[in-house]
Amino acid sequence: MTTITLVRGDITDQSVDAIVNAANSSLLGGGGVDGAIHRRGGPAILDDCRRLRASHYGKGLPTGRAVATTAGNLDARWVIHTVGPVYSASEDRSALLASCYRESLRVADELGARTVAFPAVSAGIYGWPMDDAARIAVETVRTTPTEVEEVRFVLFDERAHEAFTAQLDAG
Ligand code: AR6
Repeated sequence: MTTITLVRGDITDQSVDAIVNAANSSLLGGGGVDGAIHRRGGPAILDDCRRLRASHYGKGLPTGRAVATTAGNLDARWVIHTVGPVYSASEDRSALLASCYRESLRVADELGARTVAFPAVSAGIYGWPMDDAARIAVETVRTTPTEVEEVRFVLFDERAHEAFTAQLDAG
């Protein structure tokens, strides 16, 4: 049984087994959550990402997939990097966004992670409307079989926290 919890705050402050990063296909860093994770986690994370690019992911990590690295100096054992879709008003990319949560949980299960912190993937720089991003996130976690005991959504601002609260209350 997976418990979903909501926290308003910075994902890099969390103590969990795995922190999920809203990365991009390059795995080599960026802004938003990605920038914060690499800043706080230190260079060991980027070293692992570079190794992944040199081995399994020469062309980068495809959208909707997830892969784990060390968590460096973060208070976690692993960072699970997932690549959300860029929001499009003309094309429905929700299946790819749902896939980010499903694949991250699959990787978490492979690692044996029992507590996992997620940001609102795609709902920042990638432009996904927050209410819809929250709906997809909560529905997907609710319907994905996993050994993860706690999924903690870490929402950066009040607006995001409200959107996720509404989804949890609706269920
Ligand atoms: N802790 C928790 N949530 C955060 C934090 C934080 N430290 N910082 C931002 N957020 P984003 P995306 C929120 O842009 O939309 C990067 O450049 C933010 O307010 O981090 O998937 C990558 O390299 C928003 O609600 O991720 C990619 O190129 C949510 O986290 C691209 O951005 C996600 O915002 C990915 O864009």
